[in-house]
Amino acid sequence: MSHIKDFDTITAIATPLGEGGISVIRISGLDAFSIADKIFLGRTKLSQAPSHTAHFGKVVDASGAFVDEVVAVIFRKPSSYTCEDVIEISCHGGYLVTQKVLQEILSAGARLAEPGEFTKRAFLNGRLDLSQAEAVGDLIHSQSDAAYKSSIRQLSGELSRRIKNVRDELLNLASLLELELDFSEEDVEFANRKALEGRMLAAIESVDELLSSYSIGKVYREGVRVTIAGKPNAGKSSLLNVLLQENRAIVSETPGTTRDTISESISIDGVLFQLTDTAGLRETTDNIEKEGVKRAHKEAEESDVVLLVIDYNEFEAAENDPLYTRLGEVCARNAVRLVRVWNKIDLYKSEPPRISENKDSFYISALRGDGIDFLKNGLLKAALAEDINESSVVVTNARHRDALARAQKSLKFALETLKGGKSGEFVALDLRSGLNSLGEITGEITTADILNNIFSKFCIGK
Ligand SMILES: Nc1nc2c(ncn2[C@@H]2O[C@H](COP(=O)(O)OP(=O)(O)OP(=O)(O)O)[C@@H](O)[C@H]2O)c(=O)[nH]1
Ligand SMILES: [Mg+2]
Repeated sequence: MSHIKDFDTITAIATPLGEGGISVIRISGLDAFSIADKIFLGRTKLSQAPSHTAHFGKVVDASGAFVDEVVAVIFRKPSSYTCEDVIEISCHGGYLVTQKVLQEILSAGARLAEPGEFTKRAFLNGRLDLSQAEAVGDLIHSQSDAAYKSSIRQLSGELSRRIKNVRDELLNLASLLELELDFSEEDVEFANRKALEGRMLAAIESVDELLSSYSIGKVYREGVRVTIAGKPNAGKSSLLNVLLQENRAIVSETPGTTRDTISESISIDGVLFQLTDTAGLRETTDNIEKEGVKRAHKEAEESDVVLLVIDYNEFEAAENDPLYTRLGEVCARNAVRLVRVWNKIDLYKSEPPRISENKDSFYISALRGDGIDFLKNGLLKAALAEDINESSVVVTNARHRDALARAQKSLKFALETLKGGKSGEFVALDLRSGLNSLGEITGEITTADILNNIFSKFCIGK
């Protein structure tokens, strides 16, 4: 790689701080080898050793005193994480000993890396594009199987490929139009207007598709917030417990048992659900309980799904109950999905209600566990809204979503301009602006601010 830039030498502890088997300290940059030679005593000098080899030795301080026994692994440029010369020192995994080794590397001339600076260099040196670099951060932070899978896909460059295809096409279209301008005297049209329209429409569709995957992406990344609401004694805490498969919340026949909110998470098919049990909704004069009801409404407002638990005995009366109406309004106002969960069906043996897969109501017995699998499945469907397959590219990142939305706007503008019969000059201008927005995703177009913002969210040492 010829475009590797000359950066100063950075170092950081790459493993979590604390006690463990080993800690790894990374060194990367122009002087990585000369710095390592100053502190490392082994059978061979690291600067003389071939790439991708491991060396046992000692770290010593400036006076030659022994600091720790370590293994150094070396990667010569460009075959390393950053594309620079990299040395990874594995020392004993203790807080103090790791700090001491780091200190020697700093004293020998390296600078402490900023958060994400190693990955930033991998980007600046062209080993990863920006969306892949972000995927590294997402991968480290993933807390569910779904989040993990989508970041792995993004890291492998699938989103980048999709963006590149659209950009290539837009670039072709813009160049065609610009070429026309050079020959404007001769009044020629290189590009058939109808064909151009068709190609632009196809490009817009690709952008639309990526944009609409964001709602799923958000679910993958952040999980789904579910509030369990309902009247006192409806069985809300029992439902939480049966979903968690543990006795997390106190259940009793006394109405008003739960007064504060309780949150726990479960994974359904790899998607993380954050469940919050709330105090029962009722008209009340008790101040503490009133506060509880207020919190329940607030929780509902901020969630993605509300499970409204109702005693099946209330089936007829529930229709016009003002408490439910009010909650329904809160949900509608905040675009929160409201799912009715009719509970205690075990009490109605004579005429068992249908346990169906209706999306908006479920029939369960929190006590016996009837209908819980249907409910879980329903939650998953409600969260994902549509089926996606393993190979779908899912946009999970708000920055990407914003860039896609801007690109979509420019492209629609371009299409309108074209249809309006305006000069190709104006169409090309809008296409270029769409191109730039897409380029922000993969990092062809960036500013120092964008980069700082992205990499400052990384851990130090990554
Ligand atoms: N028969 C039957 N009883 C249930 C079922 N679910 C809950 N119960 C009982 O209903 C009572 C209230 O259950 P909880 O889970 O504490 O109800 P809650 O909605 O959390 O009540 P609060 O916290 O007071 O608002 C308890 O005695 C439960 O054992 C069910 O499916 N069938
Ligand atoms: Mg409760």
